[in-house]
Amino acid sequence: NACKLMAKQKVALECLSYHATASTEDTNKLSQDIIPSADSYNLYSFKFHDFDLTDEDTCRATLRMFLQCNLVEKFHIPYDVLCRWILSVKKNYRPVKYHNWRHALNVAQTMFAMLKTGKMERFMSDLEILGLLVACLCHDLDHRGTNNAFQTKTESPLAILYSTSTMEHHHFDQCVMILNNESSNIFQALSPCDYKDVMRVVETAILSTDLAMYFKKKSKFLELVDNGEFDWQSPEKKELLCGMMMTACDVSAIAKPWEVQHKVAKLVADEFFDQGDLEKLQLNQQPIAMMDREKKDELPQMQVGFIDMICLPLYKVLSDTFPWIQPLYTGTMENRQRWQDLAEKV
Ligand code: 5BB
Ligand code: ZN
Repeated sequence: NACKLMAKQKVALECLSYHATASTEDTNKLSQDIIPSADSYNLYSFKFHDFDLTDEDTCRATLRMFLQCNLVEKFHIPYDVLCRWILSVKKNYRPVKYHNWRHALNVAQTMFAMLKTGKMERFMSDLEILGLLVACLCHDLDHRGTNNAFQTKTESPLAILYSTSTMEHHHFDQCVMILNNESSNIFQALSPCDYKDVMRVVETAILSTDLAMYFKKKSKFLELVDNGEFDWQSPEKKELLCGMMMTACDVSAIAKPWEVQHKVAKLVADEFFDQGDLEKLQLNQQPIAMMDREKKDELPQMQVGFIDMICLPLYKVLSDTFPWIQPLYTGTMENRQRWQDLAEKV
């Protein structure tokens, strides 16, 4: 309809200034780089963080994960196309405090560690592994540092276009946009059938990163686990499992060593506070506590709430079913204690 068409045009125009394919120069440079080992980047560890990595290193670490999963060979991805795709994805993240390219890299690395160290790759086909890694890297593309509720409140073109899972639909659109450029289409050698299948994996995985979807899928997943499910091969079960894995990766900063978690939580808070400022100034509204700078002392208590409500239940059920990912559970438990201690001090 007319209204949506207008919204789409507005979004497209807004994006034009941002949308960019990586330059030939950058692509050539990356494709000639020597890619350091997975161990040198700590890629197999649940304690991975990006603090010591240069921007170039973040691209090399991403390439390393694709190589380590043998995806380049298996899916005949031209190496320069993969390099251009990675650089283009990176370029289409905005420099917001938390939901930026480095967050995407961290999410993808947790997926890599869950598949490898967590031994979950045995439940996945190669095509699903490809789809999941791509989904992780693209799942917050063009994030503006504001959430779905903000899009709705401001009646942004994006909210007119998509009334539910607004940002997540946009992240997927951006992902498709990069792939629609043949020079950065890493799926170009796939058969039409594989192409369709991998895009479906990517789409459902990105849409599952909406927390509202997580709560919807969680009960269904718990039901399966309670019934002692060990076969994850049917399409519906696979979709549920992939969704749970995406959320587990998305919030995995909560399971990192304390110094990392503490630093990242501050970035999350700063981005929330920036949105709160916008709500005060643009909308003349009182932001919720989470986004209110004046209430930053409540942060430790909020982290405990976040851990109890979302992270621990998720990591518990996943590590009961897939024991090798338990570091995500124990790491979160340790951080819960730290935040609890801080909460009691104030
Ligand atoms: C989360 C759901 N929201 C709709 C209301 C608030 N809650 S919360 O109470 O669990 C909460 C979570 C409150 C404060 C928070 O951070 C304060 C700095 C957080 C929180 N969220 N803390 C974190 O460390 C992280 Br990581 C996150 C995730 C932020 C992105 C949300 C996207 C959800 C992905 C499944
Ligand atoms: Zn995310």
